[in-house]
Amino acid sequence: MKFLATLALFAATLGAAADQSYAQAGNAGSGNGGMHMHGSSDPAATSGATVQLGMVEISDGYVRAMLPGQPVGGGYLVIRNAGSEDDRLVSASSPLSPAVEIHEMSMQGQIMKMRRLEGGIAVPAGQTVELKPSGLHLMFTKVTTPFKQGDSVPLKLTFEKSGSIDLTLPVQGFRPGNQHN
Ligand SMILES: [Cu+2]
Repeated sequence: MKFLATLALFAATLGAAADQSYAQAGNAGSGNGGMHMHGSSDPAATSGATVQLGMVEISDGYVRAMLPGQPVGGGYLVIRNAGSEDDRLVSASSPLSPAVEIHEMSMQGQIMKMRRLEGGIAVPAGQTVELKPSGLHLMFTKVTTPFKQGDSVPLKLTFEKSGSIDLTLPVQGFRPGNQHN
């Protein structure tokens, strides 16, 4: 009888312990669930992710890390117009820069020149437009804290027809010899 009573007590103790650990696991589980939901509501946070806005798809967005003291940084992404109407990227903005400009770099003779595209970038129906180093790009100007690898940069893009979208672009490491000027 004494043995059975001990067993019963042991079982009761186990049961209580099991309940407690179940409760803890439950809490941890809901915490993870919350984080997961936050992550999935921000689909453009990683390079290579594709987001859709109206008739355009935006993918492969990133921002180049900046050198200390450098006030400007380049932003790059790919825009595909899957629709049957032409669209246009008309503006870009970020809380980390007072003015995000749309620029184009091109070779003029032996010299790489950069100019601001006041009218934005045309994205014709069925076409893909790539913003990349030494070509079309976004330029974050007057940035007070240089972007560094591992940071993420909020960016809002506005299209003439498809509307506006908020993205978060990852910052990729600075590669010498391929810098913005
Ligand atoms: Cu530029």
